[in-house]
Amino acid sequence: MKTGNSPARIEDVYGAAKETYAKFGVSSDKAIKSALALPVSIHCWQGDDVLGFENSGPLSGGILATGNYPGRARNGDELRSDAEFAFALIPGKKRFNLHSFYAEPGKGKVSRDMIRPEHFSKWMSWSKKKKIPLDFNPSYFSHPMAGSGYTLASADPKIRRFWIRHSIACRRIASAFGANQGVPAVNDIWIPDGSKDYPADRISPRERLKDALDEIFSEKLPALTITDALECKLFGIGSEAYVVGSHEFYMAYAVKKQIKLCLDTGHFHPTETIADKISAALLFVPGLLIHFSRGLRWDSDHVSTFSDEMRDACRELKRADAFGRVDIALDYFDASINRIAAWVIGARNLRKALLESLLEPTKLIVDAEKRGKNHERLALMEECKTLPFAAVWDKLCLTAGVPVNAEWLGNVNDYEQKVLSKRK
Ligand code: RNT
Ligand code: ZN
Repeated sequence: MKTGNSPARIEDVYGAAKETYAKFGVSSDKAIKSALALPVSIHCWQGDDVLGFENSGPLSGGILATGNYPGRARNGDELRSDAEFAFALIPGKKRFNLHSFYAEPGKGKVSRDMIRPEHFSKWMSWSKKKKIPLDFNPSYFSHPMAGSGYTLASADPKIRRFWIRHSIACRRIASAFGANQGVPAVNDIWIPDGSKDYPADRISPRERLKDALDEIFSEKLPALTITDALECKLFGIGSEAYVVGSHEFYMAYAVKKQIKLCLDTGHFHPTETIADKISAALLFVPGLLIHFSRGLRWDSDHVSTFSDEMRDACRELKRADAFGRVDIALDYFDASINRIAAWVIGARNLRKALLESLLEPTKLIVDAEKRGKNHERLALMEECKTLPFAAVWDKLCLTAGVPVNAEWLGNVNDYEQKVLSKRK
């Protein structure tokens, strides 16, 4: 399928687009440069349906990867080569986000409360070689000790202690990643704890979670190696009535302890979006981690699209001049389609939304607002929607050396035929 223009034609069309943006006081050259420099953390778990390498059974914790499209990565080498293949189709600076159960302890097994940085030595040397910084997540699901639906908030001290040890071990691993890569690794804590029906006692689990976090964060690790983040959720599958780590809980905790807050676009009420939360939270927490996902009815993890929600959130980051304090990541899992395409679609969409935000003539629009000319504000916002954005996006892809338009589908189909279809 030949969908992209020739480089000469892209340059041509871009030249005209650049003039149009200049009339709005925007340098599209600068926007492309800035958009390419923003790191996007790509989640490893789309590559293998969030299964990990422990063989510890099906995915649990109120999240679900449905579908059985052939070709999922079955081990570290496959996951790394699939990711590399996807990266070549995604423009801009990339990071790679791991879960603790992607450890490679060699022969034998290692218990989650005993994992150490050396169990990630393959990942760390890959990261260094490919210049792809790593991020990290403790894994509080798909494990016998999470069978009750409670981990850090469990009333059983044996279970709670196990997950506290896991959390401490994971922070040390993230810190080792940071030391290895020379920039901090984001360590994001999300726990599934919650219940299907209305609990009689909502406060005790939250007290236990608070105490557990206090203990976990009591170890001071160098800020140059690790950035901690806490991820809230409104409900999950099987935790519809109550989630211990709610938005209010983590917002308050993050403010008190000055830890980054993670906003996952799929973790709020279905009609609630995160764009408006950004400026409010940024005044009180040191920064944010954003998980771009797509909530669809009761699922919070569909492949990210170039949606109003994504675009609004990116615009808010730009308008608040917040890129320096916000870590940007993807988080979804779809096992019903080609997994490399799933990565590429979401990551290209996010880069598009970042570019679009950087092309906004924000100053012009804010000036109209300051002058009390709200009809001008609205008119400019609406006119911006049809500026020649696609021409700048094509030029960004050309600059980054990745396929233009839908041309990357050819690469993915080729890889599917040559590599993925051979996996049983
Ligand atoms: C789950 C959270 C969490 C996970 C990953 C796998 O609802 O969004 O971020 O998706 O840790
Ligand atoms: Zn998430």
